Amino acid sequence: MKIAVLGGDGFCGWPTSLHLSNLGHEVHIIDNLSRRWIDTELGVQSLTPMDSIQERCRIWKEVSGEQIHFHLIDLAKEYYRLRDWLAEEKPDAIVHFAEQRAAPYSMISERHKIYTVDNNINATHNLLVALVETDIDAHLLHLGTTGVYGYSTVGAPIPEGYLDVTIDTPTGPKGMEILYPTKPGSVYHMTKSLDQIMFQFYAQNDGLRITDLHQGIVWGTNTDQTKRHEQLINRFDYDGDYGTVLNRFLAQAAIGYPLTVHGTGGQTRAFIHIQDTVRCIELALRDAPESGDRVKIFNQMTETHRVRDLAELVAKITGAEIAYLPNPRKEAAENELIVKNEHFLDLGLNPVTLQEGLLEEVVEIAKKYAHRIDRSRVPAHSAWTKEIAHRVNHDP
Ligand code: NAD
Ligand code: USQ
Repeated sequence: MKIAVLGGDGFCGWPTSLHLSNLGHEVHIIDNLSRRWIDTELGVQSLTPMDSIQERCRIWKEVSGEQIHFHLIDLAKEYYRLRDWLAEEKPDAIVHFAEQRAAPYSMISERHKIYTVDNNINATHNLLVALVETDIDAHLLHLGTTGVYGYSTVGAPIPEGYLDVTIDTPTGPKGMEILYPTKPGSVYHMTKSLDQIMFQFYAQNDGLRITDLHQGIVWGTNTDQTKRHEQLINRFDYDGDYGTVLNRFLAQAAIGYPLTVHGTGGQTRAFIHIQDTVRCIELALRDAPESGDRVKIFNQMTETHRVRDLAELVAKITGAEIAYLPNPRKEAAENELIVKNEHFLDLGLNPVTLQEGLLEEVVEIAKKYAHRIDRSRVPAHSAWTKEIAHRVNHDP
C-alpha cells in the first residue's frame, strides 16, 4: 500500500513509519516539525540524540534499501497543499498522529490552550475535508486516547468506543448505541474528544472509512526497526511537559532523581509498549471498515497500572527513591480502571508486558544518555487551575 504517516517525525510516528516501510509499504511522512520547535521553546531535548528527519530517512535507505519520503506540510495551516498532495499521491491509507499531544503543555497558559485547540482541531478537520474533496477513499487511522473516557467509570469495564444504553420512551424502554460519553481531563484530551465527533459526522455524511485508536500511555523507546542503526533511535521525552509517567520514572532513576509521583499515586492508567503501538497500526490497517460503516474504535492498550505501583517497580529495579509531590493536575486522586481490548487480541496482538525485562532495556537507554538530562527540566510545573498553581508553588 501507499501509506501517508502524518506526524511521522514523532515518538509514535517514526517507529511506525519504519515498521510499515519494513513490511514493504510505500511510506510518505508528512510533518511540520512543530514538535522539534516546541523542544526549542521549552529549552529541552529528547533524552536520545535525534537526527534530522532527512538524515533519519537517508540512514533507513542505507540500512533497508527502502525509501521513506518526507514532506514538510502543516496540516492545520496549509489546507490547499495538503489537499493537492492527497489528490496527486492518492494514498491507500493515512495514519494520523499529527497533533499536539501533551496534556501539561496544553495547560501551561492561555496561548498553549489556544494553540492546542487550533492545531489539533484544524489538522483533523482539514484532513477530513480534503478526503471528501479529493474522493480518494483512503482508510484513515487516527491516534486517539483512552483518556477520552475519563477516569470515573464506577468500576465497569470501558467498552471499545460505544456504549449500549436503554432509554425510557412513551412506548416502553428502547435500546440504542451511543459514542461512549467523553470526560476529558485536559485541553489536549478535550481536542481528542472533539475529534471523535468530527469522525462520526464525516463517516455518516460522506462515507469516509475511519478507524479511531484509543491509545493508552506509550512506554519504551526502541522497536525492532529503530534498533537497526544508532541514528534510527526513537525520541524519548523526559521533561515535565512532554515526558510520560513511566519513561519519566526511568530517566529519573538513571540520574538519581527521586521519582516524581503526583499526589498519592493512586491514579490508574492504561499502558502500551511502543513495539505494540506499531504492531497495532499494522493490524488495524488490515481490518479497514467499508464505506458507510460507523467509525471503528479500538482500545489500543495492553495493561493498566497504578502510578505508585509503577514507581515502586522502578524503585525496586533501580534503587531509586520515591517523592510524593503535590499534584499539579486536577484529576481523581485514586481510580480503578478496566479497559476492554478484545479487538486487537482477536486480530493476533501478543502484547509486550512490563514483566518481560524490557524495563531493564529502557533503563539501559536512560543510563546511556543520562548525561543529556537537564535536572532543572524534570519537575512538572504546568498546573491545571490558578488555585492549584498557587498551592503547588507556594505550599511547603
Ligand atoms: P509527538 O509529539 O512525538 O509526535 C507528533 C508529531 O506530529 C510531531 O512530529 C509533530 O511535529 C507533528 N505535528 C503536530 N502538529 C502538526 C501539524 N499541524 N502538521 C503537521 N505535523 C504536525 O507525539 P506522539 O507521542 O508520537 O503521539 C502521536 C499521536 O498519538 C498523538 O496524536 C497522540 O495524541 C497519540 N497518543 C500518544 C500517546 C503517547 O503516550 N505518546 C498515547 C496515546 C495517544
Ligand atoms: N504523573 C505522575 N508523575 C509524573 C508524570 C505523571 O504521577 O512525573 C501522573 C499524572 O498525574 C497522571 C498519570 O501519571 O495521573 C499519567 O500522566 P502522563 O503524563 O504519563 O499521561 P497523560 O497526561 O495522560 O498523557 C499521555 C500522552 C497523551 C496520551 C495519554 C493517554 O502524553 O498523548 O493521550 O497519555 S491516556 O493517559 O490514556 O489519556
